[in-house]
Amino acid sequence: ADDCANDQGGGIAAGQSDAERAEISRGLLGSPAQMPPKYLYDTLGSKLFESLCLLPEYYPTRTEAAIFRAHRHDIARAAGPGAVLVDLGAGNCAKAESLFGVLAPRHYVAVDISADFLRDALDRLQSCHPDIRMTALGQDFSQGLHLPQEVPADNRLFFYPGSSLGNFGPDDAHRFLSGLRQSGGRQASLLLGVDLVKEPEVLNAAYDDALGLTAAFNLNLLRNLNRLLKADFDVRDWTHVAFFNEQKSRIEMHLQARRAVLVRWPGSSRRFAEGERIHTESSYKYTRASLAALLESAGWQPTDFWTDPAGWFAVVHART
Ligand code: AVJ
Repeated sequence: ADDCANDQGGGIAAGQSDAERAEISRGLLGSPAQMPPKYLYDTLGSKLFESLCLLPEYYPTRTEAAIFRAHRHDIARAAGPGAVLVDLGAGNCAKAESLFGVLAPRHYVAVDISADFLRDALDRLQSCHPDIRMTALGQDFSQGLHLPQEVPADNRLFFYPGSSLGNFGPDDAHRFLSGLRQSGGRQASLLLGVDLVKEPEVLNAAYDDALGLTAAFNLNLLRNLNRLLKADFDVRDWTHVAFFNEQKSRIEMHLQARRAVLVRWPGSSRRFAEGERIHTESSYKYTRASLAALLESAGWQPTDFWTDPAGWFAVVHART
């Protein structure tokens, strides 16, 4: 099934655990079939994601970076000096590093599911910023964050950029933010980057680009499932579908069967009719009001809201 013998996977901690296989199998057998978006991020998937962030249609990454640049002094004022900066989904740590100059954090805690990638990034970063204490945590924090003793309990600033919150549905987002507030300790604050509701044409283009990078990113999930589950998906049987669901205020990504297919994996199988879909990602879009309501319901008081001139993306600061 897997046509690449050297595929290291990455992204997901080397795993292929029973629990992972059970989760994937359950997702494929569901009606409708669905898959947690974390399985999009094997090594190739992470590279495809990095690449699609450069597309003209995919505005979130560069718009957020522009907001950070334009408002860095306001952000620093809101956060206060000497924070314990906790970077959730740090990846290559570039976004946090761009704020080191103004934030002057006392301690930088980088958390990411991709532990090896993170440790390399942090080693590089530490040599450039010898005065900042740094901790790398290889952790899937989506079900709750676990910080070790060495992380001071006061003045924590949780950094959750890139619209990552958008992958949570409303209930999970509320649970996640409440959990952060509870694990925050004294004087915790939050710096959040979220994507905003806008014209469907702009949203649809961002998730169905002309070059087909987002399609490749989505379809690559099937290669990863072949690797993780030893399934026998033929990528050519499937096509990328993405659209803005206005009623649910979310982009949905699906993989749609181009013809009737039978997919097999050890212990089970599933038939898909032509046109049947696997729901692979939801990306929720907020308004200023819906975001404030979510934060407040989870025990966070929004203090600042920064956006770009077009109002496409928002960076929000909140405190407990
Ligand atoms: C990484 C979840 C923020 O929802 O925009 C990009 C992922 N999916 N293009 C997003 C994604 C398709 C991205 N997040």
